[in-house]
Amino acid sequence: MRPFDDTPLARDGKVLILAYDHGLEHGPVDFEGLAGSEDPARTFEAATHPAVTSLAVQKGPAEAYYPSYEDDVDLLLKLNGTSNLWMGEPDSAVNCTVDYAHDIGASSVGFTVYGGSNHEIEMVEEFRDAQEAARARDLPVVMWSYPRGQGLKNDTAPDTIAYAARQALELGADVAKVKYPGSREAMEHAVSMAGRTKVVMSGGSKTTDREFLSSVKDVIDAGGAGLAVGRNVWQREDPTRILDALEAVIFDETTVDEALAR
Ligand code: FBP
Repeated sequence: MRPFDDTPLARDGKVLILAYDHGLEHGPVDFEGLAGSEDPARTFEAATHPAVTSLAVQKGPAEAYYPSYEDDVDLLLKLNGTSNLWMGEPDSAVNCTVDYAHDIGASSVGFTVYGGSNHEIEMVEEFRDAQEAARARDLPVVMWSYPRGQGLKNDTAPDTIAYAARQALELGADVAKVKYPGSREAMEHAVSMAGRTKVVMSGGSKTTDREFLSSVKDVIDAGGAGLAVGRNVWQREDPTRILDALEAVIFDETTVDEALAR
């Protein structure tokens, strides 16, 4: 296994994944506020920003668009996903194999596990197959570690996020992508539970520049590796401006004010 810093996922030990799998996970509703945001080429273009360490997409957009961007974009292939049309207990269909992801150019893979769901057992078994196949290919694995389902009342409670981070360590993920637990202290706890597994924050729904950057700053101050973000970048009119600010906070470790002033 390569040291994390030597993998394409990281730059100077930090991570900024741009996520664009929402067309599957949420559907067209996520594109309604901004004409053109439904075009994958726009987000592939945004992912050429030097701050972006990888672009996470599903198999279809990877096959169709990645060949035009392979020199400028690092591909993280999401191996499973579910549409919002699914009304059952949280689950995620595996729609791509590690070998296929590798063949179309991915340098890392992503996998959702819904801890606490009635389908957790099957999802973890599927994760095992993906994780072991990824190790055989030397591809780092990012776990979208999202406890939800059944009786889980608050999927961003500090204890829940700490458990999500720990579950990623226990199951062999290189990176745990978790929701923001609400404070720097709570994130620190999650980071310590994750051990050598890196923790990145999931961006969440679009908010103001200051509120968003403040949560990112909390993650960096808590020892987190960075961010995996979708809507807070590509739902903005100008993705470059927020990516410049994210570069400042994540890689240059500036304050939020300094980042906003750039
Ligand atoms: P955002 O930054 O837009 O929240 O994207 C991160 C992400 O994990 C996406 O990869 C995924 O499509 C979405 O959030 C799923 O969010 P949820 O299941 O919480 O609706």
